Amino acid sequence: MSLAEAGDETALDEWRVAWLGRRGRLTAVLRGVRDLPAEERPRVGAGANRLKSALEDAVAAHRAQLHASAEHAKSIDVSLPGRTPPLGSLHPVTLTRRHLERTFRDMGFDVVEGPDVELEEYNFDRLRIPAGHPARDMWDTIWVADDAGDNGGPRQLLRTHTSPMQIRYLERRQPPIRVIVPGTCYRYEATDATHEWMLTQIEGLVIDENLSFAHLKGTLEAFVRRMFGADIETRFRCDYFPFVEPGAELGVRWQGDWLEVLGCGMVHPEIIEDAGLDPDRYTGFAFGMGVERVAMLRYGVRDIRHFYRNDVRFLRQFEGRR
Ligand code: FA5
Repeated sequence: MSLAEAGDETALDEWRVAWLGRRGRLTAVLRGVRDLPAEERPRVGAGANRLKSALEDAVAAHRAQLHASAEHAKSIDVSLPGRTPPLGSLHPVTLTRRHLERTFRDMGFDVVEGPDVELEEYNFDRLRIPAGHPARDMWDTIWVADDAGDNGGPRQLLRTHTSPMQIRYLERRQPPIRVIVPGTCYRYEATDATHEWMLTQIEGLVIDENLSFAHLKGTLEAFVRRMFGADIETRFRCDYFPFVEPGAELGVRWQGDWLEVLGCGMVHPEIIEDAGLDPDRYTGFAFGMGVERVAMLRYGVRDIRHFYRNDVRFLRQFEGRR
């Protein structure tokens, strides 16, 4: 066994005795010095003594090292519970979106999703907003640069709202329809305390026989009360969207002011007709809600820009929330 292999005090002592003890190998050399011819004694004696003190130093150093690692082992309490690694948490907009989805599901709505990159045709034309229509100014658009569009093919964009899914859903389903479509939308827009260039909307579409504006109002008021409690103050005001008639916006009382939460209206008869349905028989309503706006109300966030700034001091406040 070499000195370096001595893993504890006992092994170290064995090594020391084997080399430096009374019957040790180096001690034997030192004893043999007196039997050497006189002229060799000084050289061998001095060398053996230097070796002895070098080995004694090495034993002491090794002993110190064994002590140090024993102390270290004592300082680790293996019975302590481990540290929980940080788990992160859901984003406040995700929490709000999920809560909205649950609330609408409880009211009998299906939930579907649509594409973020959309055709101009669905985002605008088939919603009765043809190129050159002044209403296109309501949605400053981020266009997707692609060869197809430049060569006269269909132009693509980042959807400015979730309303194109009204058309896509009507292509596939027959009434009765009761569906919501949550999703991200994008607008080429300057930001301020209530406007972001990237936002989440929840589209709602309900089509059936004999539906009137009273159904729209009743559904949205019931929803708002479920979401914010019975005391919430709301107001409907006339608004214009080319794909509904009549159109309205729903505002909610917020910090002494009104915050617009959604646009809505009765689905335009031409859209019902384009879907191959008889507009005299089928009517319906649609709405598009801003999820960040709802999250602002829910958590008392005064500036929408906090949501996507990714400052963990802001985001940590939502740990453990539902
Ligand atoms: C629309 O986008 C329509 N598609 C809504 C609609 C659907 C009307 C169905 C009728 C029928 P508007 O641009 O107003 O409308 O946006 C709807 C909601 O999204 C607003 O009420 C607001 O809550 C939210 N919103 C709109 N722009 C922003 C923005 N820049 N930042 C954050 N939220 C926004």
